[in-house]
Amino acid sequence: MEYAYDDQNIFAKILRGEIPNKTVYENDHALAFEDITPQAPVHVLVIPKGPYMSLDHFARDASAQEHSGFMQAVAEVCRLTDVDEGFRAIANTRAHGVQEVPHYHMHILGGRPMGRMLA
Ligand code: D5M
Repeated sequence: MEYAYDDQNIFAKILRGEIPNKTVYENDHALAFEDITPQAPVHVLVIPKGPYMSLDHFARDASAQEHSGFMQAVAEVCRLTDVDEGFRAIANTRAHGVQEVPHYHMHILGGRPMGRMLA
């Protein structure tokens, strides 16, 4: 990998158990936990356990097992939370995407209408 992963980022610390989280679901390859500043009644972050900074790095470099585990976590979050009416999945990516934490995460937002938003 030609990008430098910062293992001191806050989600790396969560994965190492150094700071607590409110876990919604976990498997061998992914962790889903509640966002600390929820923007909607349901606001869960799904992260891979591997050292991927962003969606494109994960898409390019993760194994089939990691991809499968990540999507299994997304499916479980949708099953375990109240998003039957729909939800929004967002992956803010690097500077233009206004990504704050440099460990790939997918926001799952639901429990209310989201409103129109493309940028
Ligand atoms: O969003 C990063 C998200 O991470 C933002 O919604 C807050 C959330 N966050 C930050 N620290 C924590 C901890 N400790 N627990 C849970 N959630 C956290 P971004 O897409 O990078 O802008």
